[in-house]
Amino acid sequence: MADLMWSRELETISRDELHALQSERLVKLVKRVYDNVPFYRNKMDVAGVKPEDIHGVEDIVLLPFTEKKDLRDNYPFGLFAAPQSEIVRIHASSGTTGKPTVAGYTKNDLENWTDLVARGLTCAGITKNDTVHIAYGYGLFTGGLGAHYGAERTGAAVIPVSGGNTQRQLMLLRDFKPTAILCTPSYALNLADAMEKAGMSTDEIALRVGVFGAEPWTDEMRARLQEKLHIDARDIYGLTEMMGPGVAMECFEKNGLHIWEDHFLPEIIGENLKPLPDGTEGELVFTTLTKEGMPLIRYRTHDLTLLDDTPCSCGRTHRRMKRVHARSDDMLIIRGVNVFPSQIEHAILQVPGVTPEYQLIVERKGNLDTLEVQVELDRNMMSDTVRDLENLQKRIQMQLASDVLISCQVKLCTPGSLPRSEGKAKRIIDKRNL
Ligand code: DLL
Repeated sequence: MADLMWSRELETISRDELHALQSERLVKLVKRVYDNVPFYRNKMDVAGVKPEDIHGVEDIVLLPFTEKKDLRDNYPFGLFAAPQSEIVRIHASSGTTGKPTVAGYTKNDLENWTDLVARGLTCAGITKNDTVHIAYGYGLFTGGLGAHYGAERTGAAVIPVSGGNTQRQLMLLRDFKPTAILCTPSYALNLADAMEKAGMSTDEIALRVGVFGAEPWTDEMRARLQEKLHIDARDIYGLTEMMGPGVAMECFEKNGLHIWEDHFLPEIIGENLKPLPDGTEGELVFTTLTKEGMPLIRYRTHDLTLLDDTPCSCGRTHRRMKRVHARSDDMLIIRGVNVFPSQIEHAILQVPGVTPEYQLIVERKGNLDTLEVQVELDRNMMSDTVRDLENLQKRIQMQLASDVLISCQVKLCTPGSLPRSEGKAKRIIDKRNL
């Protein structure tokens, strides 16, 4: 089955042609950063690599990695490769600690970004006949403006509502009848809950597709969102350092996200930092192939995934990455067991009667780590007896013990009591001060 495509020629390019294009772009890029960015010149000199050593994609392994710390050390503009007069936009991502990660864009960068988001939204089935409600935050965060220009380019009508003010969002969903919604999956859930609370039925809205990203989410969460909002929910991936949303996008197969490899060269590395073959999970590393403002070479994302090079029935030839279920730095080690929040989300959503709203409280009591999983009850569980609730609590505990191999406290919370986010959800409260 052929899918709707924004640029069929580029999306179905043969692997050989893609490889040649990537090689040509990489060679140019390395020369440019060596000539223009002292940071890269020093790093390559220390590693004993010269631009002339890079002849194509295979030589990528000769180049040193770039780390988030390098961005921080060169804050704010030290890694820019274009003069200030060529920079036309600056975005930043507020990390949990310290200085934000900054990205600068030239006119061409914005042009490419807009085009790639349009490519992604088309892949999600969005066309000029759609009205797109954008509830990603506008501002320094890349979600809002990135999605905005891409959606506009498809010819769709854009509602730039940004995040927050949930009641107003409900009013717009009902009155303007957007057919697509773009926001974080946790905020989409928040909107669905608010609709339920307000007694608003899905018959009053016209959504048919949701494009969700900026944070990990599970297939169980997808099922809930699809059911609650009557939509087709698709995953979009990106990061400020590459540009923002639109680096990779899920097609109708929902079996991994196509990485737009004509612009981003992905690698997967293991703990020893050696490249891993397709199909093996590890850390995702990206090299930007076309960025002018702030190109990055072998940037370690800390996102964990694998690359899938098997053909996709949608016809796109760009490799897929498995949905990012976790960042390596989100991994909790509880009494020696490695735990990712998404594993907990997956486990608790196996148990009927709870919502996908949860929070993890980690503490150290004496020498022992303790984990409390706070889960919100479904509204219709509130009428159940204490005995029923105790049973539910036990079932969640057993599910966690069998799926995640940890014993933990489970606290059932009343519907609506856990803090809601308007952007990325904050799932972990780690009180251990490690
Ligand atoms: O979150 C860009 C974005 C905006 C992507 C809107 C998609 C939609 P940052 O704030 O720099 O940029 O955060 C990037 O968020 O390294 C991942 O850890 C995580 N992330 C982004 N998309 C997904 C996704 C934006 N679909 C970091 N699934 C990345 C899982 C995601 N994690």
